[in-house]
Amino acid sequence: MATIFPSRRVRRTPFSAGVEAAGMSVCTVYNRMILPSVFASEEEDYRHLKTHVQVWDVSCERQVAVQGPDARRLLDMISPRDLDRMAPDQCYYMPAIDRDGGMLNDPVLVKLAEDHYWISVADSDYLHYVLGIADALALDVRVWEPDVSPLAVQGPKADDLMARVFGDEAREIRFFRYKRLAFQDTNFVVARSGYSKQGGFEIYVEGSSYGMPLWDTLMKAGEDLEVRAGCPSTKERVEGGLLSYGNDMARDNTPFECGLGKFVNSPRDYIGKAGLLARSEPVQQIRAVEIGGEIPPITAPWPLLADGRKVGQVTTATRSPDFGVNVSIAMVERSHWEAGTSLEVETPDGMRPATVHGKFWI
Ligand code: THG
Repeated sequence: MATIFPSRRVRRTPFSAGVEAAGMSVCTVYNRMILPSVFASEEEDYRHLKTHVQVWDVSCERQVAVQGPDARRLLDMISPRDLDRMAPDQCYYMPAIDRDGGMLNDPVLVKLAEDHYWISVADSDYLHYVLGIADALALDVRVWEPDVSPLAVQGPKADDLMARVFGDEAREIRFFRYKRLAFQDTNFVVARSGYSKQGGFEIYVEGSSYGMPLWDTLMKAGEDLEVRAGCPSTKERVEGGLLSYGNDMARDNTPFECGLGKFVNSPRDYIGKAGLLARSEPVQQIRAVEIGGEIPPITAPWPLLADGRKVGQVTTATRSPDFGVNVSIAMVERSHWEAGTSLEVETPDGMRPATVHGKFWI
């Protein structure tokens, strides 16, 4: 297949030299930025992630910075999640919705100060939406994309690697909390978070010039831990039920359909509240679905059928080496979403048997 033409429109990252030298073999584009997809092979990358520790260039998780006297007012307008009890060192997974309650994004919100936040966005142009609300309401707030690139350190040995580079303080960071930890003549927001279920951290690298020095420091410090360059693993994230905006859900889904209803608790009159709450009893919902036989790569949703009638769609599917089955994420209608329900999936290679699982695999 052809390669991507280098241009300003598809952005490289502060770590691109590192991932290229480390042997990135397949990549994708996310928020108009390169995101590695494979280094050695999907299976090898997955096994290594679950055994050792990886450093991930997730720069494409761009920050929408919101700062100013009206920062909190703006967030209260767009957040279905109650921010009242958000601690000064906390991160929140936050559904972002439109006026009807449809999902626009599923970012991680990082609180830097009462008047300063980062919205760490998934793959949709959410900055423009936030800026539009701020301008339409003439809020006293600045909205922009700062020079901040997340570098994730994920895997069972993540604590050991981080302690070597940032000190034992890193070990004390709680889930979805952060500390500011020193590196050279600066410091970074370091959170215990990340797009895997293996445990780990996200370093919000502020200042592109620190990118390769930090990359090299982590790689050197982790040599005997067998640290490697890695990237989000489809196999691991489907086993863990981590959702991918644009794949597993999009604007035609509500947070309730996505299983994110627990994050809809704001008492305020945010945009889309009435429409969202009117849809709080979903007629379809995300489910873990096991698929039998051999399956091809999935590039468009596969219909889920019961007695020949469409009752949902599989949005991400892949072979799980550890569970010895094909694991998938699907949107399934209420009539057929109960655990144990037998269905059929229409793949491009033919029909395959499918079973609704009670929960995800990890
Ligand atoms: N980290 C950061 N930014 C991001 C992502 C990230 N932006 C894009 C994308 N990923 C946003 N989507 C998600 C999806 C899932 C999670 C985080 C961001 C996640 N979920 C946990 C879970 O479901 O188990 C925890 C949710 C919770 O309980 O709060 O971590 O990965 N910076």
